[in-house]
Amino acid sequence: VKTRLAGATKEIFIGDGQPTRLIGERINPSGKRKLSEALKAGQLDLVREEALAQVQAGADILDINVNLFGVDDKKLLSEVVHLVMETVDVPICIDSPHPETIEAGLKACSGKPLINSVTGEKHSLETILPLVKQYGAAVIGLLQDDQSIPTTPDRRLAVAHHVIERAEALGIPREDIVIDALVMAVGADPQSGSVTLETIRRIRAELGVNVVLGASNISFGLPDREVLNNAFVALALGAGATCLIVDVSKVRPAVLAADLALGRDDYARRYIAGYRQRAAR
Ligand code: THG
Repeated sequence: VKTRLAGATKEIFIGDGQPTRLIGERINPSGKRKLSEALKAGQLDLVREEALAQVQAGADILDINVNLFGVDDKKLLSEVVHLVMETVDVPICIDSPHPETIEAGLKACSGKPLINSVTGEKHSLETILPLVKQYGAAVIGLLQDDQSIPTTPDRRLAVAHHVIERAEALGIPREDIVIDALVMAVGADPQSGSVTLETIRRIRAELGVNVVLGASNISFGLPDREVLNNAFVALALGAGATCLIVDVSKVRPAVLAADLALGRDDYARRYIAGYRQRAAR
């Protein structure tokens, strides 16, 4: 399937022969002291810089998350969405655990955004899916149920089936659902990577929908994170992931290499262009 997203002027497609799409993860205060302070103070220059830098580095979509303790995140998200959309033309991904905040982001944006996210939990399905339908957005479906992430591919597939079924019952087309296969730290659970890879293969084979992954969770708590992240990204793309939530400048070289090795880059055009762009900086 092919998922269409749109920014203010630019549309992009995920899946169905497209190159791997990259969602820039850096507009997110988690673990970033400077960005947290700036967001709390309503100082948005840093957000503008991150938006420009990520698109420059090859981001196809920008994730926007302003989840911070003690701020009016509805107001802040809507300001940041306006700012990002006037700065760059790529589609955005509205990332919040709060449905009211997601709705504020939807109201502030033009085009067709991606909502991050709905889960298999009752409350999430009941509050998020109607927003997806009402605003004509696409949505990331997290394979999470009752606050926990199933540890077997079978149970993860059951959550994916359930999310898709509930969405289709509301008239949301299946191509507007991108399933997040979820990967946990392999340092804590040795089978975490292999369960995620098998889940990706089965979602692609049995459901056919697009698959996204926030790949860097794999390396939490381990040294030399970039090496592990890049190796896992290549495996995830081989298993069928079509979109990644990543720090684009760090991961894009390996993504271009994997796309080329998997026969998704005719004449190595994108691989060579990516190399030239880095060499010129
Ligand atoms: N799936 C979906 N959405 C997601 C995730 C996912 N959103 C959030 C997250 N995972 C992806 N985004 C981030 C953002 C930041 C970091 C990791 C993933 C991160 N930050 C550094 C830290 O916390 O130490 C700080 C980085 C820096 O300063 O440069 O690692 O899986 N659907």
